[in-house]
Amino acid sequence: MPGSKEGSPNQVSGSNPGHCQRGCLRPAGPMGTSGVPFAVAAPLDDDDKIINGYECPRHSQPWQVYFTYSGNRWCGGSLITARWIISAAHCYKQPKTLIAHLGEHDTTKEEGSEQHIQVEKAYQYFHYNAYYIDHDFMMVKLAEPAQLNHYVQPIPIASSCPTEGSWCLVSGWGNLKTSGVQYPDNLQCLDVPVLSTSSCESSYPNKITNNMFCAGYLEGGKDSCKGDSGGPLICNGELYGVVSWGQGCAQTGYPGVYTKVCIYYDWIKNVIDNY
Ligand SMILES: [Ca+2]
Repeated sequence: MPGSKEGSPNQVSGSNPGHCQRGCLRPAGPMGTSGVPFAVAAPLDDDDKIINGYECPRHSQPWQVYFTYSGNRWCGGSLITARWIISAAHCYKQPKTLIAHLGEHDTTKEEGSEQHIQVEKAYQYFHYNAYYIDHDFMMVKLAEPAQLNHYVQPIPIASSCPTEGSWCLVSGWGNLKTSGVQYPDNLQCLDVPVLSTSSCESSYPNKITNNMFCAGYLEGGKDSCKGDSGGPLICNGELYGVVSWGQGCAQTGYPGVYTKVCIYYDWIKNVIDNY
């Protein structure tokens, strides 16, 4: 065991869908025929990490955050101001139990660039639905501002929505394997194309809302995975997506599903101004 449990809960049990990390099977949608929300599939590869990506150039993603929860590796996030981080609603924990880690590359070494900052507040989007993993979006406030420097920089948020065929980059310290668990020491990156809405809906019938989009590879093999949840999907230098969920990781026909940041543009401004 790597001694951490980044994205630890593989819980796809019906009682706790909100704690699934990227790679968790989405509950059967509102139109589910069985009425049994989690009855769908047995082979749940819950690995939530970047699969078949590459080691990011050191500090090339200076907005990348990871959270520890009571000392254990947990989710990813994106720094958008010195005080605020965007993550996924399913990554919510009591703020006092969360520490934000900034300026990281190799999590096993003290590199002199790290900042570990206590979380003060965490706000799930008010329409977040853990059952459907809809509106999987959260704003996290640091107890003190991050020191902005070469290693720690915010990412602009996208005001437009993602478009099919755009090339984007997803990053994180999530699981490296489609089966089993192996967490990387160094931050991993993966280039992914945004897929069409129709393709996304074909992969996940009745499960894709207007607040989600797919990115990745229908042929499988490359994907984000457990532990990457909440982390960034960057297109053209702006934050377009938040790692949210998928069936397994890197499985043929099941690309990664991301929360659309554009939907929350006004809410983000409001939260920053008023909370
Ligand atoms: Ca380090």
